[in-house]
Amino acid sequence: MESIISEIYDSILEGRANEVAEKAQVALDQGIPATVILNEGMIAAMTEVGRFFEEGDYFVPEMLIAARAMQAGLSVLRPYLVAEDVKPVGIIAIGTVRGDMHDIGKNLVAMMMEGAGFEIVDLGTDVKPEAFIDAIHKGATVIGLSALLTTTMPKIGETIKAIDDAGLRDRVKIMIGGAPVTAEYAQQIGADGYAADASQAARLAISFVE
Ligand code: B1M
Repeated sequence: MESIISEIYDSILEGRANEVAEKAQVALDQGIPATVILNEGMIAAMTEVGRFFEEGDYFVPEMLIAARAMQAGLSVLRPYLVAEDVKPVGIIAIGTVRGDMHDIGKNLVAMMMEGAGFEIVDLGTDVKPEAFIDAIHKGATVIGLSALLTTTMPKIGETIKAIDDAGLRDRVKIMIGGAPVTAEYAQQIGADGYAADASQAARLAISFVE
C-alpha cells in the first residue's frame, strides 16, 4: 500500500477528519486515482472499523467519528469521482430505508451513479415509503433503496409494496443494496436488481436505461 494511502487509512481509524481531507488531497496531487484512495484507503479503513466494533474494541462514538472522517475525505474525492459535463441519462431517487441512519454507502452509490450520468435525488436516511412515491410522481424512473441493518432490511420490501400499492410499480426500476442485502433477497421481494457495491450499482442503473 502506498504510504499516503496507509496514512489515510490510519487517520480514518483515529477519526481525524481534517487529516483525512488533507491527505486525500495530497494523494490526489501525487497522481493516485480517486478510486484507489477510496477503495484501498477509505473503504478498507471502514471495514476495519466494523471489525473493531464487532470485536468490542470500538463503540458507537468511535464508529461515528470514523464515519465523519471518511465523509471529510469523500468530499475531497467527490469532484474526481464524478464525471464532468455528462447529460443526465435518467433520474434516480435514492435513500436509506425507514429506521436506518447509515448513509456512507448510500452516498457513495449516489456519487457513482452521478458519475455514470444520472441526476440524483438524494432522499437521505430514515426515508418513509411515501417519500419514494413522491419522487416517482416528480419524475424519478429508478429507485435506489439502501439498508445496513438486518432489522431495517424488511423495510425495503415494505417500500416496494407501497410503490406497488400506489400503482406505480411499472413506472420505475427498483434497485437495492447494503451490507445485509443479497441478490436472492432482491428476487424474493420483487426488486429489479441488486448491487454489491457502488460501481456495480452504477452499472446496474445504466443497464436499466440502456
Ligand atoms: Co452501524 N452497524 N450501527 N453505524 N455501522 C453496522 C452496519 C454493523 C454491521 C456493525 C457491526 O456490528 N459490525 C451493525 C449492523 C449489524 C446488523 O444489523 N447485522 C451496525 C449497528 C448494529 C449499528 C447500531 C444499531 C449500533 C447501536 O446503536 N447499537 C446503530 C444503528 C443506527 C440506525 O441506523 N438506526 C448504528 C449506528 C452507526 C453510526 C451512526 C455510528 C455509523 C453510521 C454513520 C453514517 O452512515 N453516517 C455506523 C457505521 C459507520 C457502521 C459501519 C462501521 C460502517 C458502515 C459503512 O459506512 N461502511 C458498519 C460496519 C461495516 O459495514 N463494516 C456498521 C462503508 C460503506 C462504504 O459500506 O454501507 O456497506 P456500505 O455500502 C456499500 C455496499 O453495501 C453497497 O455499496 C456501498 C459502497 O460500496 N450499497 C449499495 C450500500 N447501499 C447500496 C444501495 C444500492 C446498491 C449498493 O442500490 C440502491
